[in-house]
Amino acid sequence: MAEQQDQIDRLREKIRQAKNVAVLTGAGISAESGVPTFRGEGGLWKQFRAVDLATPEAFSRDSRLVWEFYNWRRELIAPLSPNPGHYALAEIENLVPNFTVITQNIDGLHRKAGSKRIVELHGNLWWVRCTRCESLREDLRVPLPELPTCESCGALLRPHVVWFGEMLDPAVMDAAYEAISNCDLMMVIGTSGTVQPAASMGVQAKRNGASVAEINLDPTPYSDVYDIAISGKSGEILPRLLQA
Ligand code: BV8
Ligand code: ZN
Repeated sequence: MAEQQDQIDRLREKIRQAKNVAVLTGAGISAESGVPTFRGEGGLWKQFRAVDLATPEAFSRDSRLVWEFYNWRRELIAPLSPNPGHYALAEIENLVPNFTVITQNIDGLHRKAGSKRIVELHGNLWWVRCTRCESLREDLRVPLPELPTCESCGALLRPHVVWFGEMLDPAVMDAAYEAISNCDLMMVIGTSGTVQPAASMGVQAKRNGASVAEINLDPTPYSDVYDIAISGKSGEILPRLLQA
């Protein structure tokens, strides 16, 4: 515990001195809001198979099933609110000259909490994209029709998320790498570090000379690699970084 306080004090000092901060978040930051994580206890990929639900092949095979899964997640997430971890990051953004949140989450909770510069690596649950004309729009209906169709051309819509085996949007990748290569401090929060390319981003920041700090409930493959590793809930640790 004394060691945890010591690490928090070190990180607070690094934030105070930093000009450019990049943050990478994963499902863990939304866990205290009630959003299920993917790989831990009660995780989505313990209950469902990602290959059946979150791949382009799954969508071609059974679009109805895939939409059922995303509609279920819309119902689950729609009533949820950001937690103190999301709010603390939005506040830290106001204290640092350049601050970017890079998130793997599709829940939209960073924006709801007031974060401004956000890079959504894996898309957004609340946006839909046409499978034919590629038109993209926000759609907050809960649930969407079983097989929602495009207003412009009538073709099937898909969730605007990145499935396994799909490339991340190059413009989104550029924005993420710009933040990573320019930062002097990176915080990696609530991610198990299993999904590429996000998993390598902390190491890349470190190679570029940044200090990297992890905040996670459990150890990850990177805990010993980073400069600081704080074990605890992000909703409890992040607000403590703001204490004088
Ligand atoms: C790509 C969006 C190029 C949709 C997601 C071998 C075979 C096939 C493919 C690959 C392979 N090896 C690598 C790959 C590539 C693959 C990949 O990395 N696979 C892994 C699993 C091996 N990656 C891709 O396919 C990516 N694209 O590489 O393109 C390419 C193209 C073709 C072929 C090859 C390469 C695209 C990946 C995008 C996948 N989409 N989601 C949706 O959500 O429906 S990823 C999925 O995992 C989640 O959505 C999430 O975004 C992501 C990461 O998970 P985490 O956020 O880390 O969550 P997790 O549950 O794992 O961990 C939570 C952590 O929080 C835990 O550590 C826990 O301890 C902690 N925690 C819990 N509570 C708290 C907490 N911490 C703090 N406080 C708390 N309260
Ligand atoms: Zn269309």
